[in-house]
Amino acid sequence: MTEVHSPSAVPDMTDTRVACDLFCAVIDNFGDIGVCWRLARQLSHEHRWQVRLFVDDLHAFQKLCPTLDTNRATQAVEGVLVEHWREPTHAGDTLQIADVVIEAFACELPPVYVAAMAERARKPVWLNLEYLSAEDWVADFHLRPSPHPRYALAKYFFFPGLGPGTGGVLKERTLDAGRAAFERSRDARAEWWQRATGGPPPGPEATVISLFAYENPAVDGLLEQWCGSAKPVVLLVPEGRISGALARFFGEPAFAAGSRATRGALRAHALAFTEQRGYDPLLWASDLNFVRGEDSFVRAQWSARPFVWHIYPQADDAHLPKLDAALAHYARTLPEAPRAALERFWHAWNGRGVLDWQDFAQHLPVYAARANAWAGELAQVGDLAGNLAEFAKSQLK
Ligand code: TRH
Repeated sequence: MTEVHSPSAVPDMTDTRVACDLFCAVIDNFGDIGVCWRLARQLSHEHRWQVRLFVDDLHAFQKLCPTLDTNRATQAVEGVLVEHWREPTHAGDTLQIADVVIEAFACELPPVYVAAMAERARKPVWLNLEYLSAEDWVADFHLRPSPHPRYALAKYFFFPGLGPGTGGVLKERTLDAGRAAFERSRDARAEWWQRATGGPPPGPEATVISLFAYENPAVDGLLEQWCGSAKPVVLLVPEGRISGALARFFGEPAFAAGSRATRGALRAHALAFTEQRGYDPLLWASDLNFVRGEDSFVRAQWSARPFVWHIYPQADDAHLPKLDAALAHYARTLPEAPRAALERFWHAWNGRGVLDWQDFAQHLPVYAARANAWAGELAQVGDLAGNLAEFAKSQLK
């Protein structure tokens, strides 16, 4: 890192690693910090970058990373230096400007930091990491520079996406091997079920479903349909915003971690919200995953299992074209009938139409094959951290 305003501190000139500052303002929930934490770890572990992660909400962060100490202003966690971004103008105790500066989701950098970026002899590579969208226009805007109105600095827009020409989505190098090991090992799966639900895995006749979603008026109807299903349904619900609906449905005061309820063909388990790495095995243990927001949406795709997306709702239904854009990629090669059923089900889960479980579930084997093929197609776009590192390095030359 280059010292700008702190002549007393001596930079370590022997450290030739790329220094990266990543700024994350948590808007709500876990997606903002979920994406940033994953990216920070990948840049540190896979690309050997020296990463500093500024986060304004350490409590949200701690849910994903329980070893984080919410009382500390600065701490090293898994090789990443975490700074509590305690106020918008705060830029660390000594002002150090990194080689690569990433502002996540258009959060505003501290003005003093931007001014110091402009003073730096070798200008940093400045990136705004955008939210993921599968829409076609994304490829046209990916990596476009935007000049700063006052300083001799340019900011590049880095767009995640599902298609060629975009920045791709995050995928750790070890992810596929981790999934394969879980799928291969009966012991690993049995251990997971024991830890998560206190019992053994269900038999092959059951459909296992994980449910991670926002509050959703469609959930009652779906739970009813699962109760009346011809095949047993085992539902795994991490504690969160949908838990209240489960409690009401089963007539319980709460549906907190460890709770279990049965009605008809439906057996539901409430699971503890896990450390971020613990979320993937839940997806791998399930036949179908309900996911939401951005990061769990991506993880579901890498799990190579069918999924249903509860997209983050925006004003004026601005999210609906994004939902359809994702469907266009994901459902591209499906035959007409399963594709139409998938669209109906995703739309209904997002407030458009009526959910019909039978209509959807009859195609699950077709969706499973497609999910597997799609994970391969998506991998062709390349991992976001790798794509970002490659671009930054090309600019640093
Ligand atoms: O939590 P989300 O809804 O997050 C967001 C934010 O709302 C954000 O403002 C919005 O813009 C964005 O969505 C689109 O959903 P997401 O993105 O799936 O993030 C959830 C994170 O929580 C993800 O990293 C996985 C993690 N997780 C765990 O670590 N443990 C768990 O048990 C579960 C269920 C999830």
